[in-house]
Amino acid sequence: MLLLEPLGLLHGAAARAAVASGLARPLAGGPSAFALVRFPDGRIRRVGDVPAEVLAGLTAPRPWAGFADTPVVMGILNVTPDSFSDGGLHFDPGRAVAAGLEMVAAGAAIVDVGGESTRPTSVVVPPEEECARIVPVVRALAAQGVAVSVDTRNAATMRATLEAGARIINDVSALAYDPESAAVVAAARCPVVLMHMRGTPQSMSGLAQYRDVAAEVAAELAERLQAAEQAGIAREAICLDPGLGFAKTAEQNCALLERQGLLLALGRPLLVGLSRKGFIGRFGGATRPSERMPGSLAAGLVACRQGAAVLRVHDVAATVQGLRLWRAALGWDTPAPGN
Ligand code: PMM
Repeated sequence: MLLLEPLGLLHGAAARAAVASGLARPLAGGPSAFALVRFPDGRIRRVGDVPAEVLAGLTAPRPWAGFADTPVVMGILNVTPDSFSDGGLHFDPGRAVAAGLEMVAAGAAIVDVGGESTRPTSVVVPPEEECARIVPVVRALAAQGVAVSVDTRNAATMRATLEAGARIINDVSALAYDPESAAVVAAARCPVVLMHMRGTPQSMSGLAQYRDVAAEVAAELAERLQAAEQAGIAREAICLDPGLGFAKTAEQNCALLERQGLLLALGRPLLVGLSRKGFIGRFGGATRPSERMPGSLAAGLVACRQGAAVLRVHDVAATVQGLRLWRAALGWDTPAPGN
């Protein structure tokens, strides 16, 4: 796969005018656009000088899981005693369901339910315990029509939660952790998120060595994408995720965010999870995760600028408000008369 990087990103009126005059091409179906492209050997060309089929990986629309109008917000619901930001908050199933419904009311398109923390110091949770934590929550939310995704690496948990009504599987190991997981997703024909990571949550911090973080993450995600397809998962079902904070330093997270467009060359939509993570605290000067909403929102909008289709966040209401402003200011939505 040719890893082309879109440069000269344009938004709003500039994007519309440049695309109309042939000086730019839509990024991932638009409405943003790009005017230049960098080839793997470093050459930069104007899009008009590159055949349309060579740029197809970057330009093609990529609807996923029924969400055509992106970016959308995925609310994080950790039913764990130890997640880094919200651990313990939603450990009671009743409180977890109420929090999930609140996220939907605040504008989340998806609620991502997890029963195992993946922070570096976390302990591995057996699938039986994971299921005991999350199946009742998934079932209750799904029964109310919520689009539930399940954050798990375990095939048994995938099976049980899909039966309970989950619609999407979100695997931080990109289906590499459990040898049976790809077959479960293939048989269910459900949408799946493949996140980039090296090693496991316990070993990843020693594996953050990259020459070119964006190019290497893109190449490693391309391998996981290919493995998933070989296991019988339809390409259209797959969403990719750079895995910010997983086997990456704070600087590497920022470098990846800045050059996220390169990952769009893989032809799939991108989910970005940066909410309240350590690098937001480090660069934003916020020690406690609960104080990191402003930095998370700012960085989330950078991710959208670079073509993210799904933002995975703790602070749903604030993110939805920020995204509405972003869309309105770029002329993506026409505000209702009188507003
Ligand atoms: N980050 C966490 C957990 N699951 N899933 C995806 N797809 N992407 C992420 O960045 C991601 C994830 C980190 O823990 P949290 O649930 O406390 O945010």
